[in-house]
This record gives sequence, C-alpha cells and structure tokens, in this order.
Amino acid sequence: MLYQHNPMFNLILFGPPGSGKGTQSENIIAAYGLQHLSTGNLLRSEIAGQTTLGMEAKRMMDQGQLVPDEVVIGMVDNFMNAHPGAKGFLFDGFPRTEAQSVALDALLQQKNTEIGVVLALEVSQDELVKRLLNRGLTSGRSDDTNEAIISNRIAEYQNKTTVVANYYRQFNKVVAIKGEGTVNDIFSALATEIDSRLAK
Ligand code: B4P
Repeated sequence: MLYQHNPMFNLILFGPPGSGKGTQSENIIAAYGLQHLSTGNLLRSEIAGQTTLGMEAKRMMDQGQLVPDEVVIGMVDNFMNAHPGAKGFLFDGFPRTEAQSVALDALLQQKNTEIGVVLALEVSQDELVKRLLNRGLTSGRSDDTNEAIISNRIAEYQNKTTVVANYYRQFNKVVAIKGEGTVNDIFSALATEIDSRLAK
C-alpha cells in the first residue's frame, strides 16, 4: 500500500464559552505557526461587514444561540480553501455540534489529513460567567454583557457541544487541560501536549 506522508498538524481547542480558547489560540499560533480558524471571529467579521450571513448570525448570537450548522460549515470550507498552503489549522470554537464534527472530518479527509488532537479546556461555570461579564465591560460584544444570555450560551454548550468531545473520544483524541490558573501556565500545559505529538 502506498503511504503518503502528510505533514499537516491540525488541532481543536475545545471548551465552553469563556474558557480561554481565543486567548490561548493567539499563543499557539504564535508558537507553532498554525493557521487560526475561529468561527466566532469569522462570524463577527461578517457582522461588521453587514453581510446577509452576518445579519442572520447576529440574531442568533445576540440570544446566545448557535448559528445553523450549514452556515458555519460553508464558512469553514471557504476559509480552508483560501489557505491552501497552511501547515496546519487550529480550530477555535469549531466544531460545536456533532454535525459540524462529521463535516470537518470529511473536509480534512479531502485534504488527506486529520485532527491530531482535541485539547479540552476545563473551567468552572462561576469562573466562566465572571470572565465573560468582565470581558463585556470592554469588548463591546452584545453577547457578553447580559448574564441571561451568557447562561444561554453555557446551556447551548452543555446541550449541543459537549457531544463533540464524546465524538472525538471514540478516536482517543481528547486530552483534558485545566483551564484555570495563569494564561502562561495553561499555555505550558497545552504546549506539552502539542510538542509530544509533533515529536512523533
Ligand atoms: P466564540 O467567539 O467562539 O466565543 P467564546 O465561546 O465566547 O470564546 P472563548 O472561549 O474564545 O473566549 P476566551 O476564553 O478567549 O463564539 C461566540 C458566539 O458565536 C457563540 O455563542 C455562537 O453564537 C457563535 N458561534 C461561534 N462558532 C460557532 C459554531 N461553530 N457553530 C455555531 N455557532 C457558533 O475569553 C474569555 C475571557 O476570559 C477573556 O476576557 C479572556 O481575557 C479571559 N481569560 C482567558 N483566559 C483566562 C485565564 N486563564 N484567567 C482569567 N481570565 C482569562
């Protein structure tokens, strides 16, 4: 059988809203040169551009609800096609449903690659609410300023997104990381996991 070496390394940074995915993604892309794919950022840039997709997404996001799978999957497909030379992707905030996980596997398979690891940040609910309300003081994000909307986002995570970790657990790809503590300590724990896989 022909063995084709594919050096791409793709990882999912997983966790509830406010768990530090965006914060740690910046550190990871700076250290490893992966292409950052944040569906939250992509959606916010559609909103800023006042596109039809953005206006539709804003209605859902302002209530703390997930945006429909087909919208998000189409956006991810476009983004990956626009970065053909990437040495790997860091998926931040995606996938958030089982349908998105299955779609991502198919997109990666077309590129003859796969998810290397899912790093799951674990943070208590009290800490999540505190962080998001705190970010809401300065972020201008309408989904960060109201505690009821934040609770809705956490409920969406529990109802629809925790299954994503179960999906990848069946392939033995999930590693839990304590997401409380200093940003540097959490980054060190993430980097240890990434380094051990890149060394293989
Ligand atoms: P996202 O943009 O993904 O936002 P998030 O879950 O709020 O972010 P994140 O976890 O990255 O926040 P971070 O910890 O960095 O999603 C927003 C919305 O978009 C969703 O609710 C949904 O409507 C929609 N959406 C996005 N992707 C979707 C998808 N795939 N399918 C459907 N809908 C989708 O930051 C939180 C705060 O904590 C920051 O202020 C940070 O400074 C602070 N912080 C981080 N680490 C800390 C630490 N160690 N200690 C103290 N504070 C810390």
